Amino acid sequence: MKILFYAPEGRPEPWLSELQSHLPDAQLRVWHEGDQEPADYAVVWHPPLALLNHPGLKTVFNLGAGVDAILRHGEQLPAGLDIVRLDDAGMGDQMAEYVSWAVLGYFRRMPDFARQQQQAQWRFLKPNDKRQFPVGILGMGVLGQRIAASLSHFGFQVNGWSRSAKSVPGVTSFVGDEQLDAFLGASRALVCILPLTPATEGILNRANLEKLPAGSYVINVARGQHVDEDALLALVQNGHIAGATLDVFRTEPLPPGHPFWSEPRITVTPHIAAVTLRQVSLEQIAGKIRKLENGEPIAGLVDRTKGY
Ligand code: NDP
Ligand code: OXD
Repeated sequence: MKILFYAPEGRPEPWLSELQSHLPDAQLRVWHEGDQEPADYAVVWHPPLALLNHPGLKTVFNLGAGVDAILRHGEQLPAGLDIVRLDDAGMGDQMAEYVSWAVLGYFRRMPDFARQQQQAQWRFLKPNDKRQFPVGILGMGVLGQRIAASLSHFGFQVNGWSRSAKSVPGVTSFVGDEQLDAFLGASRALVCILPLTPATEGILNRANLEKLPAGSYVINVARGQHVDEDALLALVQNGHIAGATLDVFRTEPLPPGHPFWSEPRITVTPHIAAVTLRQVSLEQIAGKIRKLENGEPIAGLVDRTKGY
């Protein structure tokens, strides 16, 4: 079988040799513009449209959980091409660490203590009450459920919002647009881990952010396009939102001079909440290729009508 590899950044060699170790009989090559020799599979991150229309291609494996950079090609994507996303592949633990760090930091008032330290102040601050600190998770898929389990472990009351009802121990399930307002109104800390689709783009707009209780916190680890950045900044600056931790942005890298860099109540990280781990990801992809070759079903197939 023939497999193409494409990733716009980094050296391809370690990826090719890792994949080859799992699929010794496969013929692997890095895809370049103009390559027309047929191939069966492609392993990609942010692929150009020409690669997705490559002759013979049956299935494309995305080196990430979010497939928005593939689905943005819309109608120009070949109808019969299957798209497969990463299924956790070590990202669940990373997401749980990142979001738990942010939520625990806000809950334990660490930004306030950091400000006190800058002024050499030794002062008691009233602790938050966990019963008044429910956490809402927008998106209760593979990563959202892992985050929920971690926060439940710390004793937080966790609410989850998704398209379909979930039965997750310790988590109250909110479903669809009808229950979004109730969900937002009950989120002292709001975590966004939704896929980027036409239905979720801009979901953290001014109207929805204003539905959060005054003094709440926002943690976005999904995509920058979920957020109206001007509205978020204005609500942080007027105090309705007490702080935000943002890993993803409408423009990445976040441009120099963007107001988020200098706003002390906003924490910026460079899209590292959960990175793609080479070994575990390629092991997962190779396992799926072997299953497909044997005619067996695989998990993680993207439903193009839903957009994730
Ligand atoms: P999943 O597909 O497993 O989960 C998506 C969840 O979102 C599901 O619970 C789904 O509901 C829900 N959802 C989707 N659309 C809607 C909608 N319109 N209304 C309500 N709920 C909706 O995805 P993952 O958990 O694996 O990943 C989520 C996203 O995280 C990725 O798409 C990616 O963008 C982002 N990500 C960011 C990373 C980073 O480093 N910052 C790293 C990895 C991922 P239902 O269950 O009912 O279908
Ligand atoms: C992903 C990401 O979608 O890294 O996996 O953002």
